[in-house]
Amino acid sequence: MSVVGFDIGNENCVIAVVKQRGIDVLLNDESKRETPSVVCFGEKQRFLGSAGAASAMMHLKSTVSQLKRLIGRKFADADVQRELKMLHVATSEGPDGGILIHLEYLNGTHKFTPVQIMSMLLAHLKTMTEKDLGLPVLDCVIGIPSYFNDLQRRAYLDAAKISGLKPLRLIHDCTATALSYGIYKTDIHSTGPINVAFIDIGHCDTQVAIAAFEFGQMKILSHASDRSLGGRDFDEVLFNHFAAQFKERYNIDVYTNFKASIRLRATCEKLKKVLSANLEAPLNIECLMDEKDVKGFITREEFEKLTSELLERVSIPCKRALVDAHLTAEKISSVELVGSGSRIPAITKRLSYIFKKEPSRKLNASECVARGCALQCAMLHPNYRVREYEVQDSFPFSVGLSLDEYPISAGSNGALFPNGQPIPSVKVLSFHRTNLFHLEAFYANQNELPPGASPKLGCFTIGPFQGSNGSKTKVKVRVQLDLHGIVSVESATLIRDQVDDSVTMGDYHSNSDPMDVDSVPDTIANGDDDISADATRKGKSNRRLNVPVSENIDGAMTKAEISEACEKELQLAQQDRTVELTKEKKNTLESYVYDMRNKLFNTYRSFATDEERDDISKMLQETEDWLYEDGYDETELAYTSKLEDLNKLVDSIENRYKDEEKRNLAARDLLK
Ligand code: ATP
Ligand code: MG
Ligand code: K
Repeated sequence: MSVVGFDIGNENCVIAVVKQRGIDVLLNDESKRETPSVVCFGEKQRFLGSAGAASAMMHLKSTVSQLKRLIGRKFADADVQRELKMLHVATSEGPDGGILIHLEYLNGTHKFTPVQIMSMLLAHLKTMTEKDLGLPVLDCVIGIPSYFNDLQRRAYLDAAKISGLKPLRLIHDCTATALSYGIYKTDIHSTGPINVAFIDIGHCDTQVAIAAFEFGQMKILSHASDRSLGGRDFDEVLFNHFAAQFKERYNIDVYTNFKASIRLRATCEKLKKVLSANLEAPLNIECLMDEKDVKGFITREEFEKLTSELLERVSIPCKRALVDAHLTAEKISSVELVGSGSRIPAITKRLSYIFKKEPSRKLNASECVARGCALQCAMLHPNYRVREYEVQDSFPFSVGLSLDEYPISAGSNGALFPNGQPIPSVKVLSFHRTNLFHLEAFYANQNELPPGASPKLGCFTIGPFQGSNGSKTKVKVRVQLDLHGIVSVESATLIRDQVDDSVTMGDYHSNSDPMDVDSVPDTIANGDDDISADATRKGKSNRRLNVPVSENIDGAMTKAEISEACEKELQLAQQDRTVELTKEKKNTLESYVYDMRNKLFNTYRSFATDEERDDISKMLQETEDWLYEDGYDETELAYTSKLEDLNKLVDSIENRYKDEEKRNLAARDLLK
């Protein structure tokens, strides 16, 4: 069984696998270590990853990228609308308020959710890995942004399921990075924890985490992020700058021209990269639009001035992370910079100012997330042995719980899982109820959410159950924050006391009402443990009965929808394979024609009569013509049967040649 780590970037994906001698990053078909996160639909087949990026320009209206921005989101959200404008595909609102992407394919319009498109990308990465390893791939760990909400996390799991993967964990990107940093660090001894800040600036987002390292363990102290500050925002500033300049200088408006704006944007990205290594950069685009060639020029200084607002924003999550970790900059011993968006020199400058030290790039900036994911996968996998190393992550949201609309107060600040809660965690709550009830989980701190986001998280129904003679019965509910950072009710148990002396706690109605809340932080304890302990404590025997729990997560996929999506994915994959196979057969036929023509006049020359040669030549010519005309786009069967026809014709000549070969060999043996 293989263990794999996936870093699904907004722009690029990286795959790391655990091999005997350590961790390897896979090369894709183009021998690159990064694979574009692109899914493109051609007329008859899909193009995924690098093939997707290569076909994007030809199929602009059926190419999907920026998946991380869309998955698990609502169509109506203002920033989703902004994202969708940058894509060139048609979209609409789904029945659940989600996004539907319309793609032209096989002479029809097909609608897919971002989860489905993500599953296509994951399935592609899975296949790539299987090809490389020669083994099936199932168990994996996938990196996610720490700011992903419950629905986005669930969406990733659904996508993984549809693609045939089984994530042992969704891990925060920076936690994976910190793990790949910490596990090799053996020079930490009893001097107390060493605090390190990790800053990952990617294509679309910025994530910061502060971790404390001790011998054999790491603990994430805080996560902070800017959901929409990444490399592409710097491209956009350049784009707007040159678009305005060209309007004035050349009287062209690139905003009105689809292709021109794509070309200018791509050029601006290149320009930005040039400016990371040089103090100035020229821009030249031939025939941008209206048959006009354009020229431009920018210095690094000017670029920094234009992007000063973005640079300023980099400091916000950094400061937030320090505050939440209860540390000052002086207490941070090193600042590790990852993510390719962080290669802009002005960002480094800004960070050294905030942390009062030069950031370093000890880690491989584009591979550390995937490597950390692979490591975590090996650690979680029963068949692998990894050095003892404890990873403690923290959850960057406060989660509250309410019972029949009344918030339950638990812990000091009222949240069931306060911001910074270790992952995973379980809280066991006891309720005294007569019948079925609802628990609702919600985000307890609106400041932790993007503006305008709904605080809704999930609704759980406990029951139905039968209280004894209609009186109140104690129900123990285990609420978990699981390894993926998803909140759910793990189980509910009815505790029926044999001796009826139960303390009735009354209906649970207000914040002030105290509640039996046992906390079992950081481990998922066996559900039986605490209850039997409870029974022993009170010196009476309890009878336990499982109570059904059902969850209702607004916008999540149902089981039926998932299996339908699996079915669809199988069909699409089958179609891709058919198209690929057909192409292969066509190529085989084509090369057979050229090969045989050559042989006919060389190797086989003396084994064929003139008549035979003429017949075969004619047939070869006919086949070649057919390949360019009627046979240009035929079925696999058509190509194989043509090939068989040719084979039959050439067979006797080929046999004569082979017989002669055999005779020659035998003669040689005789002479030895
Ligand atoms: P995300 O983490 O946001 O999901 P990602 O992991 O795909 O996305 P990265 O590959 O870390 O993103 O970074 C991509 C960004 O880095 C792009 O915006 C790209 O333009 C930028 N980038 C790459 N090289 C350089 C460079 N030399 N200088 C400046 N920016 C660069
Ligand atoms: Mg990234
Ligand atoms: K293990």
